[in-house]
Amino acid sequence: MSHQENLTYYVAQFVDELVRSGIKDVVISPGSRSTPLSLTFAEHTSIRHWVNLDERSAAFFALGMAKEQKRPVALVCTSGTATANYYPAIIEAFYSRVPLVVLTADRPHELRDVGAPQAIDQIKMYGDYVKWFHEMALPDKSEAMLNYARSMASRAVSTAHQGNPGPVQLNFPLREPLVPDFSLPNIWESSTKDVYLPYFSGKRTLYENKLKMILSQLKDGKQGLLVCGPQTDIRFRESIAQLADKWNIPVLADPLSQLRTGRHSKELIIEGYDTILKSEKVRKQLKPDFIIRFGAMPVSKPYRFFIEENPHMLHFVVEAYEGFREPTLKNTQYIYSDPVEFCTQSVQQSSSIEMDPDWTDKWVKMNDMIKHKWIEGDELTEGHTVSIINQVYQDNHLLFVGNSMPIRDVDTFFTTIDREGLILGNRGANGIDGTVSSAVGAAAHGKKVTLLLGDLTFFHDLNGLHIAKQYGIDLTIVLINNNGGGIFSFLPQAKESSNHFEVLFGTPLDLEFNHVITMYGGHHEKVESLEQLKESLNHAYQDGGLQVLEVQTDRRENVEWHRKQWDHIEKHALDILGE
Ligand code: TPP
Repeated sequence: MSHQENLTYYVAQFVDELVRSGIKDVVISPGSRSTPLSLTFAEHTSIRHWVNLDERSAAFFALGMAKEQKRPVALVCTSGTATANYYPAIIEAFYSRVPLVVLTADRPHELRDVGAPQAIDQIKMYGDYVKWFHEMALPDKSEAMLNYARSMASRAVSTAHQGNPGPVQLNFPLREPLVPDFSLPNIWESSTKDVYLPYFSGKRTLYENKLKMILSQLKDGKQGLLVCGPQTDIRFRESIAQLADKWNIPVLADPLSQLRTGRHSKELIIEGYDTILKSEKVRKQLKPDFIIRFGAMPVSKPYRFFIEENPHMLHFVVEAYEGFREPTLKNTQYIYSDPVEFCTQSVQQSSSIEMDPDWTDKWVKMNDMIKHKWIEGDELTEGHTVSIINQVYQDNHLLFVGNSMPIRDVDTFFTTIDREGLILGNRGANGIDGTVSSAVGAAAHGKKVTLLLGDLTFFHDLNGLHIAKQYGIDLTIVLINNNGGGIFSFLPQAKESSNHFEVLFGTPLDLEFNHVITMYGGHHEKVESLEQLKESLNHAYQDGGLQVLEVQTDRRENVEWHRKQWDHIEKHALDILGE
């Protein structure tokens, strides 16, 4: 059997099985060693291939796409440091539970560790950040090996999205010559009709007696809270709204909980909780008996203080499959159940649970007060910018939020709306890297995406703009340019009188971004008023393409403005609490 036949059939069977198992998109970065994979993906008629030169950007692009599409996306790169450039996105995918199938081409074994070019140690190179690593065998066309290729492909996809989703890596040793022969007969033909390794699974639910054990602990708790951190399951909206209604219990909703958008009832959704809990005096007045949290740990830092300051309350964390995401280290009861099932079961089984109406009323009143008292005046602040994005948010939009102050400002100023849509961000590892690429990935299938981010985050991933240009992907970016890292001005070191702060933390870039935006074929506009921002956003959504609206702010003024708002809210909140 010729080398080329072995290569062609083996890789074709592998690629075809990925497609059968549910992979619809592959992001390919160019290189020689990966030739068999790249050409075979391009040749397959049922998979869409995207080409992104920069592997770091490619992996974040795939991550954003997998997040929005809610299915695994494949990645292909050549051997050597190309593979290492995937690392930040793989870490983010692992922590934020996003399925990726990472295919790294490698030198065959005789060219490893002997000084061959572009050969690095790729075995288990992503450590525990992948759910599964497998070193593939060399291409071979025997029946057993074609079954092997199919079974590894099938297993890769199911492992990536079963249980807590996450990345997997398959490393491919490939010998030269590397070009397959697509004129060979029946290269895609499979011995099975269905996926090679079909699997059947179910949602986790609690045994009835375990649910009773949990609910019986809540009977005396008249001051309870449901909390929802970052998660992407929109089925959860209705089920938590029903549980909240049944127990008359407030629901503290993180901006990435998907509870701030959608058509579900919002009566008990408290989106202003970060602001409420910012005040130590207010926190002292609010002593919960229990908290049941869904999703990851919320963005809000005051929420963390709130948990730490209430060591005696009962604390439950619901996880769909497994995990221990509780950074305060408070003693916690873990509920391993599908969150939707848990809410539904609890609605059915908890006839005697109801909160103290006064407790719930206070939360709702404080939240309403915040919605009305925030954002007075017509200055173009960082907070006002979020508020305008909130106002113009249309049905089925997706807001992608950068880390640092943007996610915190969205937490504070993005109030609940009845329009459908998602709010996503990279909160697995909270990096400021790869944000542009992730947002372009989320927009790649035609979703209207607005990306809100700071200037340093933008700068970090300017390469990410290229794939938007290459594929004509529409993306509206609201760039908050405070010429540096605005978040650091909230830290104690900002008070230092030495000039270390500006050099080490402020890090102004002093860049005119319009040049780079036009280089990538985008439209750039500096926005100077709230009215202009609103109008330009609406135009940007109509016009499509790459649109960057730049809002210039001042880091020092931004801190003062935020503090003024918080003081103002604290007074009103204490009034409501009767202090
Ligand atoms: N490097 C990475 C990859 N991720 C990080 N989170 C950091 C460094 C630390 N960091 C957190 S926020 C921040 C930095 C450097 C500044 C971000 O500035 P910008 O994007 O302009 O947002 P702003 O703080 O002004 O809101």
